[in-house]
Amino acid sequence: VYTLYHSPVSGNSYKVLLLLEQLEAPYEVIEVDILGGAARTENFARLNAKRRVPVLITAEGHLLTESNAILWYLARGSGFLPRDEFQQAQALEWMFFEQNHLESSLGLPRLWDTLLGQGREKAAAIAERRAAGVVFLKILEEHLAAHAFLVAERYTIADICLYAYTHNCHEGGFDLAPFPAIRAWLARVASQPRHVPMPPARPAPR
Ligand SMILES: N[C@@H](CCC(=O)N[C@@H](CS)C(=O)NCC(=O)O)C(=O)O
Repeated sequence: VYTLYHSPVSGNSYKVLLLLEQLEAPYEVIEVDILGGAARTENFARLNAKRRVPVLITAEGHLLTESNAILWYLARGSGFLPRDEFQQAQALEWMFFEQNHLESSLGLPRLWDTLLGQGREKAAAIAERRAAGVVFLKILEEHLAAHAFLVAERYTIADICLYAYTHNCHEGGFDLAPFPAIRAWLARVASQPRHVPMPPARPAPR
C-alpha cells in the first residue's frame, strides 16, 4: 500500500492521485492543509525538507518527492509509460516543460489570485505569469492540433502531468476559447477509464 501526502488544491498532488486511481493501485491519503501552512512546519520538513506535497511512501517505506518523478516511478511497466526509449525521452521532454514553464505560469495565478485572494498585492506578478502562460499554451495548442495525445499517440503520464495545471487554468483567469485543440485534448484525457476530477478551486474570501 502506498501512502500519499496530498492536498486537494495542489495540481502536483492531483497528478499522483489520478495515476494511482488509473493503475488501480492500493493507496491511502494523508491530507496536508497547505493553504493553512501545514507543509511549512518543522514537523513536515522532517518528512520532506522541501516542505512540499506530494510525497509518496512506498510499501517498502521508501520516500519519493517531485510529482513527475513519482509519476515515472509508478508508471514503470504499465501502459502509462511508453516502452520505446525515444518516446520515454519525449515524455520527459513534456514533463520538464511542464515544471519549467507551464506549472508556474498557469498554476500560480490560480494560487495567488483565487486560492489565496492576493490578486491586488500580486497584480504585477500575476499579469506577468498570465502573459507567459499564453505563450506556452500556444506551444501546446500547436502540438495537439496534430496529435491526439502528447506522446506516442496515446494517453501516458505526459498527458496526466500537463493536464493537472491546464484543465483548471481558467480558475487563474486564463481563457481556453482560442485553444480548440487543447480543449479537445482535455476532454479526451477526462474521458479515460477511471479518471477522477480535481476539486474546483474555492476562492478565498476577500
Ligand atoms: N516540483 C514539485 C513542486 C511541489 C509543490 O510546489 N507543491 C506545492 C503544492 S502544488 C506545495 O506543497 N506548497 C506548499 C507550500 O507552499 O507551503 C513537484 O512537482 O512535486
